[in-house]
Amino acid sequence: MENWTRIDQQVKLWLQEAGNKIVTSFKTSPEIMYKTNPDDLVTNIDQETEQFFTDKIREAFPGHHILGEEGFGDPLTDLEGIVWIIDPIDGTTNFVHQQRNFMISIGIYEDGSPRLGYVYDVVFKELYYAKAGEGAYWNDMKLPPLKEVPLEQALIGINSTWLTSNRLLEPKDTLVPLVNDVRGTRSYGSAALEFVFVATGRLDAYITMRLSPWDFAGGKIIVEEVGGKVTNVKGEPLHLLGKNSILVARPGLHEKIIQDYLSKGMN
Ligand code: 2AM
Ligand code: CA
Ligand code: CA
Ligand code: CA
Repeated sequence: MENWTRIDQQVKLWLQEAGNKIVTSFKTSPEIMYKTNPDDLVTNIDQETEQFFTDKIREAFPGHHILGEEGFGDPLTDLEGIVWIIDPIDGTTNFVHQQRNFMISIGIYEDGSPRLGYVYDVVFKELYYAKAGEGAYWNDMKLPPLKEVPLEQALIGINSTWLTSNRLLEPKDTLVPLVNDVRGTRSYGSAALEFVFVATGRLDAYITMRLSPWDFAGGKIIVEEVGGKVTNVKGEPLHLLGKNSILVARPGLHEKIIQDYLSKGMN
């Protein structure tokens, strides 16, 4: 039997330690590199933070597997056993430009089932976490179950670039009417932050066209623990080993967004 309480305590200590290192790094400029193009950044701090976690996990839990954005983990082809899915800095563009609004995200799964989820706001020292089946927390506060809200009163997270063109949906038949009908939109630049904002009710939904497993692995566990729905834009379950489109929302609102908007223009 895995000792999830021990793992949870350990993760929280590592998050604090990694967070302190990142904040200390603000004293010097990070080394900024391009990954696939000049909009897709990585820094030495992303790499050092992922290396920090992979070293700690391999030492403390040698049988566990690791999937990390920056490649310090294992080459995984399945989800057997205990798998840590790690994004050392979610919101690297925010890290580089704003020195805030970026998160460390960790999701821990056992044979593909959710166990522990963490999204840590390093700068404001706010921890969002969940133990599957035992509820979700914002620091010491247990988060209440999400209630339904009418679409007209909803605040949704969406990046405006998806309204100009995207391969999955015809924006003029889907996202444009949605954005017109809701109360307002916000765009934070960190998928993990937008997930936990849905979990706390600060956003009512979040939509994006392409995320990797490390972007959502932690946040998904937290949102689902308060009754939020997490699927792709067709309403199908997410794959933990590949890229997915994403619709996260309160119960009720999730179904309404698909039925009345997204399904009207699927490519
Ligand atoms: P990242 O900062 O860890 O790369 C908004 O940019 C959100 O989309 C962030 O959560 C970001 O995660 C994620 N994202 C995924 N792929 C991206 C890419 N190619 N370029 C920029 N952001 C990306
Ligand atoms: Ca990245
Ligand atoms: Ca990310
Ligand atoms: Ca990242």
